[in-house]
Amino acid sequence: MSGVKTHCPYCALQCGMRIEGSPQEPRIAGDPDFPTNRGALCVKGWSAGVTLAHPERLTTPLVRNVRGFLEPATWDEAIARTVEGFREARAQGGADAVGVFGSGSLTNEKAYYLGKFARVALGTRMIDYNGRFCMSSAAAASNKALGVDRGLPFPLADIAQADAILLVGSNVAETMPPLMQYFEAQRARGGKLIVVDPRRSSTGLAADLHLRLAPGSDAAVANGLLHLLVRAGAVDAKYIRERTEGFEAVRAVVASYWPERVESLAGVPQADLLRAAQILAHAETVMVLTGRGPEQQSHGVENALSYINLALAMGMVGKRNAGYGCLTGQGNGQGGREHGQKADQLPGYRRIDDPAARAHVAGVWGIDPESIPGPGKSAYEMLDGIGEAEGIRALFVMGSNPVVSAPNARRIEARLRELQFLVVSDFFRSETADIADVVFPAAQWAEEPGTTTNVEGRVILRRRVFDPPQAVRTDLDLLCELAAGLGKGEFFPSSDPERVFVELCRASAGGPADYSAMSYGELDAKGGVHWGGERLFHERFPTPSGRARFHVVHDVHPFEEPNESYPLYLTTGRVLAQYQSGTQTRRVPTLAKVNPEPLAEMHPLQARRHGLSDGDAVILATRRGRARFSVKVTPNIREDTVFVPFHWGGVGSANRLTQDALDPTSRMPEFKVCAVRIERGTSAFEPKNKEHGT
Ligand SMILES: Nc1nc2c(c(=O)[nH]1)N[C@H]1C(S)=C(S)[C@@H](COP(=O)(O)OP(=O)(O)OC[C@H]3O[C@@H](n4cnc5c(=O)[nH]c(N)nc54)[C@H](O)[C@@H]3O)O[C@H]1N2
Ligand SMILES: Nc1nc2c(c(=O)[nH]1)N[C@H]1C(S)=C(S)[C@@H](COP(=O)(O)OP(=O)(O)OC[C@H]3O[C@@H](n4cnc5c(=O)[nH]c(N)nc54)[C@H](O)[C@@H]3O)O[C@H]1N2
Ligand code: SF4
Ligand SMILES: [Mo]
Repeated sequence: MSGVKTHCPYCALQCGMRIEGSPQEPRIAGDPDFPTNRGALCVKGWSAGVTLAHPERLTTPLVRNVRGFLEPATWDEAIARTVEGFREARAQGGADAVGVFGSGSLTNEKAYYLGKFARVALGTRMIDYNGRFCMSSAAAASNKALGVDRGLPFPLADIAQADAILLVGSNVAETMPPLMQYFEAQRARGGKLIVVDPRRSSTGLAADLHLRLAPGSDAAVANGLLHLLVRAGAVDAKYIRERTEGFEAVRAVVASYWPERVESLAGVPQADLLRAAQILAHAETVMVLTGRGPEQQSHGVENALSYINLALAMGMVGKRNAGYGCLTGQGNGQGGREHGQKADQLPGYRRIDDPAARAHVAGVWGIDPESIPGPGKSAYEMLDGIGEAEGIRALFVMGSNPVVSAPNARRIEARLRELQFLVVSDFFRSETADIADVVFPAAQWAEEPGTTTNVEGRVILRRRVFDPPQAVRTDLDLLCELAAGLGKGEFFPSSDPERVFVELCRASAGGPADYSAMSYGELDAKGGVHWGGERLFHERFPTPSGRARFHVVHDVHPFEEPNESYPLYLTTGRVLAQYQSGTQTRRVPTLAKVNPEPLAEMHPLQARRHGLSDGDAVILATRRGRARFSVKVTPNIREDTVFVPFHWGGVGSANRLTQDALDPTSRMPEFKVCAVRIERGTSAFEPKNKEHGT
């Protein structure tokens, strides 16, 4: 098979692909040799080449002129304006007046350099990234319970071998379609799939059993299942004794989660819960997998911990073809959280408040450990603090579109507009780039090499296939040039990804995510390498005692529950053919055809009650505001719940409705639950602008 081997720009599967042709007419095929997707791609992967030569692609920097419009500028002008913007903010508010907002879409090299740029070139502690909206709850739970955070501590191929799988709040049939081949193989072997989701999603339709819980009630379901397993004597006493600690307290708490109570807390019929427990109790190997459903909540860490408790009690973590895993999300959702773009983190998944970590990283960077700033604020808090005395005054966004993707988005947009200086690096004029002072045009995935770490902890090399358009440079070039403008060029000697990777590997040496033995040559030859090994936890857990830890999770409730004024639950998520804030995929005609507009999924009962049918315009209202959708009537959703995707800006923006309650540990916003009201017709609502779609 011909073509350059590389990987998809979008989700965490990082499907292997081969590309031929030209940027104008790229030909993309799945790579049958890559073990994760084995040749399969989803519709986003097939059509990914369309963004390369797209007419709306940014091909020069843009700078806001005196009349208030963004206009094309030279690279030098844009760099100079940005350096000035950062300097002014710093002169007025100190080093922490400049913030940096990174992304799980960035390669490891970019994530690493961005973290270094914040700490060394800007000297700010204010850096965080969109992974805070994505992975942070599962990451915190895994660290607490298992001592390390690697999305899946086993290869995806193990899914096909598991006897039973509990798939919680994850709609892989739309979010990682090639993964379905493993679930299909599992069921063909006689394995059972249980899906836990308020909707019978495309994934739920392929399951043996669907637990249709109310949004926000995961911990009750997990505790209820553990209750039944304890009662049936289906926990692994030897494993609990030898490999874990803290079970007794958990057992005492789940003792009160009898099925009747769980039915009243979570709305899951007792018979379904009993059936699920039976399947789990009879399986030799059980895999528990979580997605954003239980995690993107103000109790996201506790929810994830309650499912980890279940996997531990059955003795499954560290067992072959079994265990607990969280399905990461963005292309580099895993690597992006390992190399220092998180507020409290240094490369190699080290803590920024650990003196030994600071000394090691300072040694690699050639600086005084004292000069590395301390931990900053989490993503939402950094954005929400704009305009306050201690808040940031300037912000550098690389690889995110928070005007669309942040919770309570109108508030965040207003905050961003209060900034003295906003700079965005992107491929397109996203909704966030639209309000920036300077926009840099970045090279795309097929135009530069770089590594990502996929959902299985497999570090892979994306190869360069085409040249970027003439005036477009890479994010690494941009960071080097800005550092030079700030007088710190000596610390950023190269924008060559391979050289940056070599430095990253040294900086990560000895940390929990240690890449020090890797090289481009090896990744190239082997088609990827798992950090920490292919499978983790076989013999011990990387906790001080070597044991995994149970955590007591009491009955938890979402921040906002339905009441008389807002009688339904609203939950949000994804559809097959759109990706994230939609900047890339809304511009691809094939994808826009599949999912042209945001649809609000509601049960026939609600539709009838409001006189609505398929395709009708509907306004959804929450305490934050209103947004407009088209109706999709489906019996596959709970009667008390409405679902909307978040891929659109403007009047169809789901995040104009969502709220900003944060998990106390992970600082993850509660994207998955709030209270909503259906309002028919459009008269109560005057759209302020026409950003809807592109
Ligand atoms: N097509 C497409 N694929 C993507 C992406 C994309 O934007 N588009 N994004 C990528 C990224 S970054 C991510 S993070 C992943 C996310 O992948 P998923 O986690 O699969 O995606 P979501 O649709 O956000 O949420 C999954 C499910 O959670 C359910 N849910 C809602 N509330 C609850 C609850 O309270 N409890 C439970 N148990 N379930 C609940 C929703 O109904 C939904 O079906 O997808 C990746 N893949
Ligand atoms: N209501 C609701 N909101 C959500 C979620 C939800 O489930 N519900 N999910 C949350 C989750 S899990 C996530 S991950 C976030 C994602 O939301 P965002 O952080 O907004 O992520 P993207 O839309 O992928 O934004 C990436 C932007 O960067 C650009 N980009 C991509 N790669 C690169 C690169 O390498 N360099 C540069 N310079 N630019 C690049 C893209 O064109 C795009 O404009 O949304 C969160 N928001
Ligand atoms: S599943 Fe994810 S990585 Fe694979 S082709 Fe689709 S978007 Fe790309
Ligand atoms: Mo995500």
